Amino acid sequence: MRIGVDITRVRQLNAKAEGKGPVVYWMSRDQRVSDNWALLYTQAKALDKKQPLIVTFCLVPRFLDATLRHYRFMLEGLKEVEGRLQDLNISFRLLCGQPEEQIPFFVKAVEAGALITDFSPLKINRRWKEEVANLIGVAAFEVDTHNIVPCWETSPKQEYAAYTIRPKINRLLPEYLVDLPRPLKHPYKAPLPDKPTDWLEAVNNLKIDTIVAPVDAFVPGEAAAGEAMADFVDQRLPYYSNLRNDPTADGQSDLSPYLHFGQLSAQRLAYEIKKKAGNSPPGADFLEELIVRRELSDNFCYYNNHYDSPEAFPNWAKETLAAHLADRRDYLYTLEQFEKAQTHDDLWNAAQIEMVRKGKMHGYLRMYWAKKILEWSNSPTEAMKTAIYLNDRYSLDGRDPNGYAGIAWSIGGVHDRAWPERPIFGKIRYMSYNGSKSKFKIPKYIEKVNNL
Ligand code: FAD
Ligand code: FO1
Repeated sequence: MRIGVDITRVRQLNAKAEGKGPVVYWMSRDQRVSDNWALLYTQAKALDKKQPLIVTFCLVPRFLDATLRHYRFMLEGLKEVEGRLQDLNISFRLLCGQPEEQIPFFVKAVEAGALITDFSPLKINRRWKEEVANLIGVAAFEVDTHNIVPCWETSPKQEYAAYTIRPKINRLLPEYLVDLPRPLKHPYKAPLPDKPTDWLEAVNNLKIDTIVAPVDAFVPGEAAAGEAMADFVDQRLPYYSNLRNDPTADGQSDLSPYLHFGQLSAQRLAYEIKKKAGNSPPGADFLEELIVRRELSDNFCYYNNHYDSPEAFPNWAKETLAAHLADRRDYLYTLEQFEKAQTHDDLWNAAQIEMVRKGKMHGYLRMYWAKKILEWSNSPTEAMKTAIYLNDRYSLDGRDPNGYAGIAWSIGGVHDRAWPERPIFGKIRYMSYNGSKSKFKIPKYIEKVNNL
């Protein structure tokens, strides 16, 4: 049975020919066995060539500001990946070090006929892939299995806002939002010794901050992700539209850590939501976030290399923020005061504490949190640095295009429009404490965080 992978999801990364030998999937962003187009494409190629299929993951000693919290969540998920691959007669190899060294070495050692990897728009990932594709002697391919509509198919350029990308995505959804086939038990075994991964040794190679402790609010791995998805789709989806902006309620899906680490496929989630509640308001509201907003973030990071700096702000935002750069700040806090939640604002402090303790801040408060950092910092540049640092250090779902786009939206008006001018913000959309007061009970939220 041929595994049909839509060829527009695949791009060749170098102009080299495929050789004989096993086909290797270098897993990176999409750390799952089910619902993974990159794995399915690798298997289709290996079946065509009557070759084994090997999956490898290259563990880097440090990744942006990731800490033990993130690596623990990720490694637990990868252990599960190894087990699931074994059940499919597919070998898994964990490599430790820099991809540009480890992957070419591995491709040569197993005499791979082709290398397939998954897509990420982040600069660090693109650098890895570019170097590896140039260094290896065989064909290298990239598969976008994170976006439902492949990033390069949606649009050839940076989109201005949700309203400009939405029609482009919606036009292509019927072709791409389909059920995903299951990977097959592979008929050809790789000539590799059956040595289980030494996960303890892997942790010893890490050079990461171990102060930020793992969180128990989220059980890592593909199985837990599937259960969390089922719980949301079956129990909580009907309340999404009403409760998603109320931090005192459990109205959001809480699926972002699984989506970030690729332990859950957004396409699987969207497909199940569509099946269950297609065009009903909660379903449509959720899909707007999961598909349009999320894929707009990949579009932003892919087409704008300055996604983590004010350089990426639209010109109107750059001008207005510059015009208000010298405005008096009533409050100014250092990174340390922000990190320790030592501001004058009890709501902001609670949001910061929720992120530190739970590993995930409520979505509504993320906007308020970032905008107040702008208001209480010397400059938008400093504010952006602080917001990215804290978000990447404490949020399980951090180090993600959604984070860079969310912070650039909050501080620099990316994907937003101009609003009535005011001090410090200029025409950047403002959010106030009283505005939050009118939306939910602040003391109730603070108490909820204090009990975390
Ligand atoms: P739900 O409301 O259940 O949404 C489901 C999924 O839809 C999310 O997991 C996410 O993939 C997507 N989604 C929802 N809202 C957005 C949005 N505004 N932009 C893009 N995708 C969205 N999201 C991250 O995944 N990682 C981050 O580091 C991150 N940092 C943010 C920082 C700021 C300042 C802001 C304003 C937003 C940030 N977001 C980030 C986007 C959004 O807040 C989170 O995706 C959402 O709160 C995750 O929780 P959930 O899965 O329960 O959300
Ligand atoms: N990807 C890898 O290929 N190797 C890693 O060691 C690795 C570590 C890592 C740590 C935290 C984190 O949030 C992501 C991490 N990724 C790693 C994931 C991957 O690079 C993703 O593509 C990016 O985070 C973009 O979403």
